[in-house]
Amino acid sequence: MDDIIISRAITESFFKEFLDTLEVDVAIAGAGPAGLVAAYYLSRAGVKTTVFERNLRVGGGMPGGGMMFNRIVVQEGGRDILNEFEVRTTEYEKDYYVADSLETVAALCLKAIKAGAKIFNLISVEDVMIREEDRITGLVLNWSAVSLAGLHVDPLAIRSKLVIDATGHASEICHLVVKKMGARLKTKTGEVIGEKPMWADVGEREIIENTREVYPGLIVAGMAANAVFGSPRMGPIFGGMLLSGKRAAQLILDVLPAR
Ligand code: 48F
Repeated sequence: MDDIIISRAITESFFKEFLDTLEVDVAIAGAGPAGLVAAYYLSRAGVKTTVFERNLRVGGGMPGGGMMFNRIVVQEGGRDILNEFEVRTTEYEKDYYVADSLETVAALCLKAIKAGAKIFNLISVEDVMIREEDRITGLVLNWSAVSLAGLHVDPLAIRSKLVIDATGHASEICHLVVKKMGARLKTKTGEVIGEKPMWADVGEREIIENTREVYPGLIVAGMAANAVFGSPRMGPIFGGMLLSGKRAAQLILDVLPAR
């Protein structure tokens, strides 16, 4: 085995994929459950989709389950999605199903990639591109290691028809839009309202309605949707995250051909 051939194989393969991602249909910030599920349904429908994840690994808050007990709970609707991803579930009580959080993350990631989604780990979204009519038209990226090391290195940009903010509690892309442009989001206050204390029942119900376009070209999904619209967090029940990812994909599939 030649070390240089190994190095060339890695760099050539990576850059081929990265070059192809400079113009996509949908760019997703965050490879937590919501982002991965959205990527799966979009890619399966033939939409060119790329996910950028800040961390070394994908899955966001899912691997940790509830307080590091690596199990998640989903309700009926979430279980239907897990069935589609071939994740095993056990009925605990009526409408409460338990799944292994690692099996779930692995399945979401594998199915999204097999459906055609590209996932780049170790890359952070640090800004958005805004063009005519204040519409979001892409993402500005940098290696996560750059900010971790406190280095001053300029980023690169990619173009996308639509962006999904699936960055979880931090709702980073929505914050960027408000902070950098003083823009008004489609929330009651025009800003990121902030999540309310834990209340699984209400949080799971409201996340579906909160999954929508929050700014021209920007859809919010997963915990970010509840944070932006001021709904409760919900802890280690994950049905809402899965359903929100699916809904974000559905909203995009409804409008994309027309754009
Ligand atoms: O936090 P996360 O899992 O978001 P989610 O898909 O699911 C929320 C649940 O995990 C949990 C919950 C369940 O009831 O409330 O919190 O909505 O995944 C978000 C991912 O986004 C990444 C982050 O590392 C995580 O993996 N992320 C955050 N900001 C950025 C980012 C950024 N600026 N650029 C790239 N990735």
